[in-house]
Amino acid sequence: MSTRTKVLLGVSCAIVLLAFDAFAAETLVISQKKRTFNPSEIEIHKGDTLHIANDDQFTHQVFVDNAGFKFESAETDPGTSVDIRFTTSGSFDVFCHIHPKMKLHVTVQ
Ligand SMILES: [Cu+2]
Repeated sequence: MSTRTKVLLGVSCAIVLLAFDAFAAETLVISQKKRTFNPSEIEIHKGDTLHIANDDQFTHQVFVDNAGFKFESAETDPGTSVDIRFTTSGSFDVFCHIHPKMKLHVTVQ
């Protein structure tokens, strides 16, 4: 293999890795504490997952009721968590059936 070929191969690999990294889905952590989502607003990318951890002393639940996306979890005890993957762009509100004032606003780009 010539030096030029090796260099080209190296550059190609770097570009592929960069491209992969740009589209890699992320998992972002949201905490439920004192009957609130923290943070209460978040911007994510299509394909990302929200890991919603119940760090509270109360049982919670999470649901999304949007025309383009619906999600409904079971009740989550303190110390447990729920993962929601957003595969559609748009604006979504995540609520808790048990505590109607709890609201997390999610913008998916
Ligand atoms: Cu709750």
